[in-house]
Amino acid sequence: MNQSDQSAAWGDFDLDGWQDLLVSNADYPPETQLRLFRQKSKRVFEDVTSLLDTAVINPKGGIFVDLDGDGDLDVVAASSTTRGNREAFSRVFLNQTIDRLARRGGDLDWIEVRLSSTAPAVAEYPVGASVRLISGSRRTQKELGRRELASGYSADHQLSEVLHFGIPTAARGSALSLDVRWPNGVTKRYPATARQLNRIDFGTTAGTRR
Ligand SMILES: [Ca+2]
Ligand SMILES: [Ca+2]
Ligand SMILES: [Ca+2]
Repeated sequence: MNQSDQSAAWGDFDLDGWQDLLVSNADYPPETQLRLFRQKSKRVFEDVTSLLDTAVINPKGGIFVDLDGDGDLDVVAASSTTRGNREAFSRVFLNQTIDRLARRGGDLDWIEVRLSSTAPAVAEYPVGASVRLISGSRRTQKELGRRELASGYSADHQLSEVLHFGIPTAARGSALSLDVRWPNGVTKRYPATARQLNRIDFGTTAGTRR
């Protein structure tokens, strides 16, 4: 990496519960390219860029997004023509994690969340809301991860409206809930279901105030 790391995105592309990192390293082609780092254990990363089967030279605004809705995060990135780069394209990489493990009989859990509001107290698209994924019952509960709903950040970056979590092996099969802190400061807990998109509306979804 160098001083031209223009943007970065977090996402758990391999569904192990650890957030992985996508870095748009641009501006000095052909050395600068989209880089993917897998978090092996807490704050320990390995470069797995080779999993992207085509190099994206001079990337701008690479993001994780579950484009096909199968539960794993795909990658979308565009590249720029800065400093004479002639290979400027938009690229889509479909993640094969779920497909590959399903073939091997593997067991993967994930959960997706879409927040909205039909109540006047909170904006219809509630940017700034944060979500904590909780496993277990009240006595044994454990936080598995946090996400925040943002519209975008960094250079040339538009984020998905769907929040995504991979679920670590130890928590698979546990009861799940989502603690949502809405932009007006109200926090509520909602029951949640793995392996599907959970739609939570501030106005209409029943939750327990925290
Ligand atoms: Ca991961
Ligand atoms: Ca996908
Ligand atoms: Ca997939």
